[in-house]
Amino acid sequence: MTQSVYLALGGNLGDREAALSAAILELRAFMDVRALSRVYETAPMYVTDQPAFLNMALAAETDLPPLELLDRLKALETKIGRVPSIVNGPRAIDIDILFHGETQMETDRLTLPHPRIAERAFVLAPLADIAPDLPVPPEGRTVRTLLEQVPGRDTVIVVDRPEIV
Ligand code: PH2
Ligand code: MG
Ligand code: MG
Repeated sequence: MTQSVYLALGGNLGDREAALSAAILELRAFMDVRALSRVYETAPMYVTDQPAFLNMALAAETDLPPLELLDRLKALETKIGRVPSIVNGPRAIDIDILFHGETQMETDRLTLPHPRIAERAFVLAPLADIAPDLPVPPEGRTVRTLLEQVPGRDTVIVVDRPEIV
C-alpha cells in the first residue's frame, strides 16, 4: 500500500550541498518525492565539537514498508559516501525516517515515528516548511508549535540560494 513518509536529511562532511542533491536525486529513482523543505545550516547537536550541518526534510510516497525503506536509505547513505563514525558524530549524509504513514513501531533498528523530533530544531525547522500542522507524538503538538518552543531554534538558519536539485 502506498504510504506518505517524511524524511530528514543532514550532513556535515565534504560538499554538503552536493551530498543533499545526490540523495534527493537517488531518492527520486524509487520514491515519489512530493515536497522539499528549504535548506538550513544548523549548529551540531549532542556532539557539539564538529562542523555545522546542512539539514532538510522532504515528503514522499512509497510502497516500501518501513524496514525495507530503511535498508534502501542505509545503502544510499553508503553510496553517497557515509562511513562509520561515532554516535551523533560527523557524517557525509544521514537520511532518517521521521514518519511512515500511521506506523507506530519500536524495534532495535527503527522506532516510528522518530522519537527525537520534538527536541531537534534541525528537524522541526525544515519539517515546518512542508508539514507545519503535523501532530508529533507523544503529546501530539504540531510541528509549528514545537518549533516555536524548541531550544536552539536560533541556531538553525535558512541557506540563501543553495544549489539543490
Ligand atoms: N544529526 C545527528 C546529531 N546531531 N545536529 C545537527 N545540527 N544536524 C543533524 O542532522 C544532526 C545533529 C544525529 O543524526
Ligand atoms: Mg539522524
Ligand atoms: Mg540516521
